[in-house]
Parts: sequence; structure tokens; C-alpha cells
Amino acid sequence: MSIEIPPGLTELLQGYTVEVLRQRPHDLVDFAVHYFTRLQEKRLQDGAGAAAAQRPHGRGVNFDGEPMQTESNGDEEEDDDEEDDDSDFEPPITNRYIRRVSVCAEAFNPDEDEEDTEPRVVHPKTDEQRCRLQEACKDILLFKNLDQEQLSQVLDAMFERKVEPQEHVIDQGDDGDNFYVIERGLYDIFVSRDGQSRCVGRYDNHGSFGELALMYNTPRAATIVATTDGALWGLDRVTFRRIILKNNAKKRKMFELFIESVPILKSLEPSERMKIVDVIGEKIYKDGDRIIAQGDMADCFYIVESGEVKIMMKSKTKTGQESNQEVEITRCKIGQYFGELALVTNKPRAASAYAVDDVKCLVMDVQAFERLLGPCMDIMKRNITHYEEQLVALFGSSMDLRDPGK
Ligand code: 1OR
Ligand code: 1OR
Repeated sequence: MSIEIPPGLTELLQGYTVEVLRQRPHDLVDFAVHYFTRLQEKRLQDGAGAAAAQRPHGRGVNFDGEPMQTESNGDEEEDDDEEDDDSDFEPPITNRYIRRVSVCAEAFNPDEDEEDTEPRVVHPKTDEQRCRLQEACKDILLFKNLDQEQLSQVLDAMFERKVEPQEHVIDQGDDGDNFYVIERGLYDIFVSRDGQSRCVGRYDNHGSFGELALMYNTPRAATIVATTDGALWGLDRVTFRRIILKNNAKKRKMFELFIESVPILKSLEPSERMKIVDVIGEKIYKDGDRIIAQGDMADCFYIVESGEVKIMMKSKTKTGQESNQEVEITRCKIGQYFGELALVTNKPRAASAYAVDDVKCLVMDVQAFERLLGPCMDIMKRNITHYEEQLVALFGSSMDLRDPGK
């Protein structure tokens, strides 16, 4: 008995396989549903019927089809990192809200672009601009593990963007074009769910946003609105993916095992832990360096990767006044976290943290903390209750660490 292979089946499956290899999704079934749904939409759109499933190139649907507009060194070539030579191919999706929705895997193969043939994006800058840019980027966690060459390529590619109050820098649901680093200004974060838009946070003169859509090929997850005049530095999607994603693949190799071993992260799903690796940065401290200062406003959460961190608190006088004398209250060792309290309570830092010998910490910004560590929150809150009990025992104070008053 001979088995007849239906016409187009090989090409259909080849197209899907090629996209799987390009996008490397975690969930093949999920990916298949979206892939074939899009293929069907494309078919309906151009009325080509079954022909769409029998494309001569065997390439069904490209999830990142649109060409990018970027500047290069006088080179007129198209600049999309994944643009292919399938020139008659058009992106099949018309509804931006269903684009890229569940392509949640990292769509990047670090070995693929060893040749690095794309033209470099360069936006010339004055010395003064370069200084401001370097200052704005010095604490950006996504840039922390870049080598010098990568960092200078990133800085070369960044461009300045001034914004006005009420300007939407990013709209939820849009495709991702740029990643932004804040030089100055206040920016509200809105998330719409079930038709209701809610302000879920704010950037206050520093930080960065717009990485998620570029990292995971998803629509923008939030709307970012400037509430004051502001200045941003943008990085185009192509350069972001070429350099930052390549670096993230390296970070995964470096930190995955360690992240697996961190007790507070045990309640996360493996895929959630992977996302932590994507957004963390590594910071290095020398013996005695102050990592956190009591009373400061907080924007980061820390996990000790190596060495030890001493937590010190200003003691109270008999009249309940804060003295300048600091007492050691505890130490955080490898795999332990600190700096969560101020983020959970929205209060200034309750204590100071100092490096004992050389210390390496993994650092996460407050937005990533809120976005990714929800499942760990119960354990953290229980530990905060423990702090409060210790506080009473140590200082005889009934201070409520959770009281949101300043
Ligand atoms: P993006 O490319 O999706 C919007 O474009 C950006 O807003 C996003 O990348 C992040 O950089 C930033 N959830 C999702 N995105 C957020 C959030 C956020 N905060 C900032 N961004 N949450 C708020 C956490 C304080 C979770 C809301 C449920
Ligand atoms: P943070 O964001 O307030 C300082 O910055 C960090 O020190 C704090 O988060 C905690 O992560 C960490 N009380 C308050 N903060 C503590 C304590 C603590 N221990 C560690 N941190 N107590 C120690 C209990 C053993 C109670 C104080 C007497």
C-alpha cells in the first residue's frame, strides 16, 4: 500500500519547522496554533486559498515581517535583523492586537549571527550628548554585562528623543520599535485590562522601558505617558536584538543554575525564572561599599550571588530618636535577598546594606520585581513580619515597617 503525501504538506510543515527554529518557542503546540491561525488569516486576506499553504519557499508565516527604518553608515540596505530574502512575502497580520501575542520565547539564536553582517546603526553625537548618554546608561541593568565593544555599539546606535507632557511614548498593543533609557522626566505606566486602564507605576527620572516587546516579540505590554517634559535615549529594535539578546543568551548560561538554586525563587515556574535572567544585571562591590543607604528611595531588589552583605540599622536613642550609630542586624549570604522591603511597602530603605569582602549581587529593577515576583510575595511578606518582631526585640520599638507613611 502506498501512502500519498497530500500536495503542500511538506512545504507547510517545513515552513512551520523553519519558524520554530528561528523563534525557538518554549511551547510548540501554542506556537503551532498561532502559526497556523496566522497562515489561515493570510490566506483569507489575499484570497489565495490553499495556494498559501503551498508557497514555493515553504515559508508560511513570518512573525516579524515588517521592515525597520534605521539609520546606517550611509548604507541604504534594509536594516531588519530578521528580514529575509523572501521579497514577495508580506506580513499576514492586519490586527496589531493579535500580532506576536504568544510568541513568548526568546526569538534569537546567538550562534546564528556570528558573521554579524548587518550594517551598524550609528547616530553621531556631540561630546556633550555622549556624556549625558553615558550618565543615563550607567545604571541600566540590561547593559550591565555587555563587553566594551558591545556597549560602545549600543551607545553609538542610541538617539535622543525629547518628549512633552501627555506624550505617549509607547502604546499598549503596538509593535515594538525602540527600547528607551530615561535621561530625565516622569513617566506613568498604564496597563489596560478588560477595557479598564490603570496606572500601575511610574518612572522617576531614571530607568528604562520598552524591552519586553523587543525581547519576546510580543505587543507592547503597557502604555508609557510622559507627565513632564522629558528626555529619552532610544535604541532601535535591530540593534537591541543583535546585542542585548545575544548578551542575554550568555547571561542564561552564566546565571541559570544559580537562579534555580535561589530559595525565594523556588515558587516560580521554570519559564518565569528564565524571564528573571533576561532582566537582571550583575553588580560588583568591594569590601565596605555601601549597596543601600537607609532612608533613600528604592528602585532595586538584590540577590547575593557571592560574598556576604551586612545589614545595618541606625539605632534609636532612649527618647526614640534615630542616632547616627549603626548596628548590625543581620547578614545576607549567597542565595539570600535584600532590598525588597522598601519596594513592597513603598517606603524609604529601612536599613543600610554593606559589602563584606568582594560581593556580587544580581539586581532587578522595581518594575521587573513587581511584574515577575508576584508568586514570591507571600513569602516575602511573611519575612517582613519576622523583621517587625525582631525590630521590637532589638530596639523595643513598635515601628510598623509596612506603614506607607514617609
Ligand atoms: P514593552 O516593550 O512591553 C511597555 O512596552 C513597557 O512598559 C514594557 O516593555 C516594560 O518595559 C514597561 N507590565 C508590563 N510592562 C511594564 C510594566 C508592567 N511596568 C513597566 N513596563 N507591570 C507594572 C509593574 C510595575 C505589570 C503590570 C501588571
Ligand atoms: P529595604 O528595601 O528596606 C534595606 O532596604 C533592607 O535590609 C531591607 O529592605 C531588607 O531587605 C533588609 N529590618 C529591616 N530590614 C531588614 C531587616 C530587618 N533585615 C534585613 N533587612 N530586621 C532584621 C531581622 C533579622 C529587623 C530589624 C531589627
